[in-house]
Amino acid sequence: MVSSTSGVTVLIPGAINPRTLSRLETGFRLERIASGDASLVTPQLARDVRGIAAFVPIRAAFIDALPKLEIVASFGVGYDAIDAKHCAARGIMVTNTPDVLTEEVADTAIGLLINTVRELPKAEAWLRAGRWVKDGNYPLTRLSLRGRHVGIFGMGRIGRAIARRLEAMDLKVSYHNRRPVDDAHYDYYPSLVDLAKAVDTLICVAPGGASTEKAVNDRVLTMLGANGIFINIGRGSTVDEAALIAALQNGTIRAAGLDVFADEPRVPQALIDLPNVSLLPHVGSASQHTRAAMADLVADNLYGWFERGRALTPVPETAGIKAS
Ligand code: NAP
Ligand code: 8YV
Repeated sequence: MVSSTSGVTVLIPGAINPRTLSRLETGFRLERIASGDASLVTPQLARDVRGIAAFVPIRAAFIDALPKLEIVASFGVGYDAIDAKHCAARGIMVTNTPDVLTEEVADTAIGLLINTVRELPKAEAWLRAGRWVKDGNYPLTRLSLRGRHVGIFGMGRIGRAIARRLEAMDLKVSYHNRRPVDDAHYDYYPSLVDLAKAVDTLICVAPGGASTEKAVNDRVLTMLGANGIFINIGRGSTVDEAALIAALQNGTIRAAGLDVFADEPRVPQALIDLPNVSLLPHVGSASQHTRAAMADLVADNLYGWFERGRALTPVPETAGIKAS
């Protein structure tokens, strides 16, 4: 199946990466609306739209308002904001952007871990404030990575890239997934609580969604223990944020490094006020290099679907869906 895309209407709800926009402008008829709100779908859009380039949540009501929809091409590997099950039930393809961001996000995770443990942002602030001259050396950090045992919650593409880096740093690695990974030589824990008990450093890089909602809870943090470090580069929804704040305030765990939050871009003031937390504004994949590769993959999925009837990177829920 080879066909031209010039007569195909692609809808862009909300903001879009400029590179994806310029790639799509040359081949498709584009329509833009402010958000993925079903009430914004006009009769003309309902009649014409066959594809969505998604940078915002796409829910069931919006999908249902577009009866000709064939594909939702989403920006990002995590697609918890896209109702993929509903798309699958309606025979609509969903794509995400795996692999092209794996190494970048793993680099960020290691940076966040080191910032949390060795306090590098605070040490730099000390220098910039003239305190090295005025007050002397920055205090020795109470925490070190030396001798730590790291647990990875979510040993997938990014989890494995993080594990490789940790091994090069001479750290022991174990993990929890729902199923053991065939060719991974790290110790596997079928329960997250048991993993937390075995390690002193927990890195969460699991997807968001119902199956991981608040999985990192009070019990997991208690098992991680008073020397414990928690890093989250996965999704904010995977953590009980109130339990995490309490654990950091009362010494249940020692420190945390967070790139993701429950209600982004709003970060609880209690987290900002804590001295034992390192915070980043969801920048795991945020380099020009990697965002360009993600932007291209969104466009390539739409071209692949409408020119050749083949999406490049379907999510597992819709992998079996064929173009009509
Ligand atoms: P992936 O290859 O699909 O890996 C996800 C891993 O999590 C799999 O090994 C999976 O194993 C495990 N998992 C899924 N659900 C689970 C559950 N309920 N309990 C235990 N383990 C579970 O995905 P990836 O490419 O590594 O990306 C992982 C996530 O990182 C994304 O979904 C996204 O949320 C996040 N991310 C964040 C940033 C950022 O900027 N901070 C950037 C990119 C990605 P099983 O299926 O065997 O359980
Ligand atoms: C992006 C991400 O920041 O890929 C993901 O799952 O969380 C990040 O790479 C996000 O998808 C774009 O807003």
